[in-house]
Amino acid sequence: AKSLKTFEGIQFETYLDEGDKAERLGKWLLEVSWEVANKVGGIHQVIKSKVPITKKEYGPNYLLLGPYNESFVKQEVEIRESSLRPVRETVQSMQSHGINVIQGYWLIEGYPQVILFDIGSAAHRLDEWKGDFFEYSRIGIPYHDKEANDALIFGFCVFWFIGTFIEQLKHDELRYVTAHFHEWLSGVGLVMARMRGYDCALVFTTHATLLGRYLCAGSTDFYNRLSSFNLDMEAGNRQIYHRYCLERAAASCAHVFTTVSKITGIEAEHLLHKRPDVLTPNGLNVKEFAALHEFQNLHAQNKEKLHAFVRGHFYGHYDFDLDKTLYFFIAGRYEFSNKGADMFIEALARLNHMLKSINSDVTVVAFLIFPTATNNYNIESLRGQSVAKMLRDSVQSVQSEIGKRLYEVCLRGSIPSSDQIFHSSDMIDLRKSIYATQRSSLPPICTHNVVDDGIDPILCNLRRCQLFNYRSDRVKVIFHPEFLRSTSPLLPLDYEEFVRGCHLGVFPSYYEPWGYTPAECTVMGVPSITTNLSGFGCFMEEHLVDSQDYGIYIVDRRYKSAEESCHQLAEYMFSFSQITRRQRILLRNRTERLSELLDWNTLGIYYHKARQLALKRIHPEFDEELNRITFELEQLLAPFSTQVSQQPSRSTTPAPSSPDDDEDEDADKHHIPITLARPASTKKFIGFKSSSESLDANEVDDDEII
Ligand code: G6P
Ligand code: 1S3
Repeated sequence: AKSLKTFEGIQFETYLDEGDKAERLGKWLLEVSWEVANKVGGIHQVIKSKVPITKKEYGPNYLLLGPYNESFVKQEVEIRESSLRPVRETVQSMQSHGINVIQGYWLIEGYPQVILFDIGSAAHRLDEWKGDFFEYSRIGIPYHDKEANDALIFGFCVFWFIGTFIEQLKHDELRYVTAHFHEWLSGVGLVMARMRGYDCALVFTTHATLLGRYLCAGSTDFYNRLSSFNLDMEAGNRQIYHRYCLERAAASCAHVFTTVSKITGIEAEHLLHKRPDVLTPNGLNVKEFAALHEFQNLHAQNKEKLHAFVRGHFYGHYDFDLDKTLYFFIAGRYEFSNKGADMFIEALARLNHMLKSINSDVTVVAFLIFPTATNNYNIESLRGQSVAKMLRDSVQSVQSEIGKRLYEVCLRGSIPSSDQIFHSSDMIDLRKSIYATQRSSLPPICTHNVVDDGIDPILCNLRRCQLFNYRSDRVKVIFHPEFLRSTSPLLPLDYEEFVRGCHLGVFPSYYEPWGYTPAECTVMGVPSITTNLSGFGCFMEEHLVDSQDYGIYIVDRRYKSAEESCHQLAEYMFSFSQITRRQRILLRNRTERLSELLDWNTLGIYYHKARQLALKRIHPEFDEELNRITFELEQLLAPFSTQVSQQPSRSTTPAPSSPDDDEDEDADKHHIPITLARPASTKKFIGFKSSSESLDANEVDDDEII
């Protein structure tokens, strides 16, 4: 396939569907992360969603290396011996030394091969490996840091695997092995492989810097002070000096270093003293629906589920119109100020005031989804759902009785009177249920009993801003301190269903190297608010002429004071609350159109570029080999494709290619190297309408609204 695609001026032949080529070239990719078949945070999403596109490029020569997490493996991994001899023999060799290495296939789209190392089975080597690591890197890992000790064991297992694996390939005529490591937790393997001079191209991607995350979580004016931090001292004060050294060593030892965004690239330049060679923005595996507007239907269906929850949660105070209710949400790792939950709460209080002062009939229900320690659901929240269910059951039973009586009376040919169909006992049953829906307390602001209720930052700030879910409040709040799941007795939706049911995602982050949450909203056609301190926000700002037209609102947290940013956020939310349903539908259509920009089919090119660059750095002849293999493959395929069509129509067998073909003017067509040159200036992403397009409902084409 030669469908030529372009993105940002990069021209690339489909580097996909090259599994064959990878095998012939001896091209292997080992991707190493603590989050392979193991979920901790955002990197899991990167690895998992990227699998299909990476498999297309590497075919079976793609291996994922991670730690063995038994409970995860039981659910998501099919344990099975590798079909590839070098992999099998490497694993067997490590097993013969007592290391429990699990081979299998991850049960996700792309069905990639995984190699998982049981950290416990190698723990007895910890001291020996610590010594070795110190000898090579001069980095000492303290005894008390369990996470760093686990990272060291994992790193040595990976290093061992790579060394043995390369040894297994030594008789292969061609071998181009790349190992791509993610985040400091996988850094030990990279540093050791480089120190020992392995014949392996090493790529390191950081998804956040350790110091950046720590410094931002405090009250530091991070971005203005970026160039002046005393790095060793800051790391030492936070007792992460060894981790910091490891991260910095991995960035320096890599043949190619990448970060997920420009903003994290600048951060890395200052905090790790290493400028990224390539930026590798995060993509998503975009779902394609059979019907173009299926995502709008999904919004309506999932919104109904949120309505059902809200009816129960606000029982006794359910005096607002669900048809005029908007669902906003924030979600993520519970880093209160890094993720901008502080600003969200403050801005919600302002929005509440703004809506009240114009006597708005709109109600905003704002969800805050951040997992933290709890002692289960609180009674009041559970009671709300059961009260609503009880009332619904009573109404349904009365309704069914009335139906039966009505039918009977009509069958006898008489005109039914109200006495005949509605009995006093019905009213008694209904009264009982209605009385049960009365309450003396306010609807809870939290669905669970939070362990540190008194000091929990979200609860403290909701109280400080007096967001208590009063009847008069136009902004209601619900803190859900647990990940969402479809089996919940309270809010039975998984994250995707929840997002689809909402109207607006609000992510006013202060520290956000990329930010999957707004990206996920976008591909589901849900507008969102982000900031110019997030990788995603900056990326959108760079690629869209006017992001607001596409439902991406970017709060300026870089050049404005916190007060001004908060004001801007409140204004964005207020303006959004004032648009009509028709305008919201149109906006969702436009937001969803950005999916292509965030699809791995588009963004995967940067990962490809990073790997090619790393290979070329250790194997300058790589390009020539690649061209030779490409040419050979095309010669093989030629009789069945382009050349066939050039034969006279009567020819029954494909003509063999003649050596003269090379001199043919057209021969170059069959010899197209992958071009990855990027022009100096960055173009705006084309394919979207200009910013002059308005959201004025009168100017909206009906065919944009379904
Ligand atoms: C989707 C559905 C429409 C529904 C609309 C509600 O577009 O296809 O049938 O009216 O959602 O939108 P809203 O923004 O009011 O939730
Ligand atoms: C990091 O996870 P986080 O939420 O701690 O990595 C993610 C994947 O690259 C990224 O999207 C996010 O911004 C980072 O912060």
